[in-house]
Amino acid sequence: MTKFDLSAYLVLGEENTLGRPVEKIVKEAIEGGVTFVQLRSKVSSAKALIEQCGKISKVLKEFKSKTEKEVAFVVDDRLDVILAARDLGYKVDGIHVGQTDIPVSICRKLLGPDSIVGLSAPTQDLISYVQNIDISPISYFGAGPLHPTETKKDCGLNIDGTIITQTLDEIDKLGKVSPLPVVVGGGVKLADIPDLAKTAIAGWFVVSAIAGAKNPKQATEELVQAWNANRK
Ligand code: TZP
Ligand code: MG
Repeated sequence: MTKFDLSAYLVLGEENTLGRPVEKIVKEAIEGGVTFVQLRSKVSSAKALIEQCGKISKVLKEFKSKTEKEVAFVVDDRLDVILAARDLGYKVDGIHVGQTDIPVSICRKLLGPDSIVGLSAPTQDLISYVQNIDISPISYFGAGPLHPTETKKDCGLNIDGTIITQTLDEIDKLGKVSPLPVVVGGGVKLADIPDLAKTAIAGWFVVSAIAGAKNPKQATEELVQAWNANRK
């Protein structure tokens, strides 16, 4: 899947759904307008992640046959899980990795030219980073946090223990100079969407604003509506 839409990006794993099945949240979120899904769990076993890939890919396939809309599906970090899921016939479009994970060149090599390979940019010096790194294996950049977040307590964590967040001006500049599309998250809530929509980024990503919502479909609809209404 070489064409994808980062504008409304959901990240989730079993630890984020208040006990509800991951695929149920994915179904409601795509009905609400999510364009991109990342399975990310730091607690699930490989076996559980592979099973979830099967359930999520089924939900996305059914949605596509009903609506003609293709929602991208990637897995955080777990190249092993993706290869196993694909071997079982499940459609997983790619991987999202961070700075200390499997190198993007290896991900590209093992997943193939049509896969999505997303990379989280470092929190500091990211504007020069995105302009100087070899982007050939990469499909898009993730950046943040906009705010400190309980969901990933080390996101933006500095050596002095403080959290470095990105200002809207930095985010706008990043979107403008980046040779690849940029998606921004970390503490993003509905109230942040109008400001983010006015920057040069391709979209927002959230965990708790959707996966932790009482009504994930309605929460997604509100986020998507706020983005669309404020997009230049
Ligand atoms: N990567 C950077 S911040 C983050 C991830 C997965 C978590 C964001 O979670 P939330 O609940 O939207 O703040
Ligand atoms: Mg990672």
